Amino acid sequence: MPAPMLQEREITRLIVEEYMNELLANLELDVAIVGAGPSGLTAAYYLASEGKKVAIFDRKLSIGGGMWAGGMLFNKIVVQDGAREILDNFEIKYKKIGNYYVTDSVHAVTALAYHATKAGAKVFNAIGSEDVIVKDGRVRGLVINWSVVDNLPVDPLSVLTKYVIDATGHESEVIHTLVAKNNVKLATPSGGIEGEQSMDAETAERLVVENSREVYPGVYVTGMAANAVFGSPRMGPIFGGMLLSGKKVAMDILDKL
Ligand code: 48F
Repeated sequence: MPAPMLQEREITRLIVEEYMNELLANLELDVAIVGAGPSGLTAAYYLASEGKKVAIFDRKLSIGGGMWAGGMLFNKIVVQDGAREILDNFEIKYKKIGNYYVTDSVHAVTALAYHATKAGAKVFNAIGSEDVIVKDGRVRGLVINWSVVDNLPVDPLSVLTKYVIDATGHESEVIHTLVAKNNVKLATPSGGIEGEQSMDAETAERLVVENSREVYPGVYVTGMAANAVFGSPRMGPIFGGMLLSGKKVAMDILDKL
């Protein structure tokens, strides 16, 4: 009997071997991004486009963060004029209505993901970051674990990285863990986490770009995490600031790498 064309054992071997090869190739990174929402994917694209070694870890199976849902599940994305160039960089189609650009959230998320991964960023989905490696007053790595292990007592693994970007949205999880576990002072007005304020789209969209910066040696904040850490308002369902913020941290890090 001829050997079957498709062999279960070979399919399994290919998956395990290729995944492991890729994981091994990403144990030392230029930039580890936590969170594959709009800001994290945008940062990944601009960093990877310049040839930097970038991996994004997202604890969810499907990436895109809060962008799929538009506003209250009406899956439209609104972007302001200042971010139009980024829409164009990602080949996102839109309709111009007054000063706003409106696009479809599924189209926008898939375009961000497509271009970030095509540029060379590796997405590890279903892997969360639960801690960082801190040595000599600087964050030097990310502690990662399968998100599906949930409450099981499973010890994590780690990757080394020159920079970590906290792109975890409202929770700003990387910074919260850094502050909770270490006696550190952040580059914020109080030296701690200021906490997010109520909605004010215009102020929030302006500040999210300003707030997107290094808050502790080796760690940047971007997207909603930046406003949560710096005590700025939430912006609600407008996404230009997320894109501009992701680009800003990428450019700042590129200057240093
Ligand atoms: O929330 P999210 O979309 O973050 P963002 O890029 O964008 C915010 C907007 O979606 C919206 C807004 C209006 O513009 O304010 O909320 O700032 O994506 C955050 C991603 O981080 C993942 C989470 O699954 C989501 O995909 N995430 C959160 N904590 C962790 C994490 C963690 N500890 N490890 C890995 N991924």
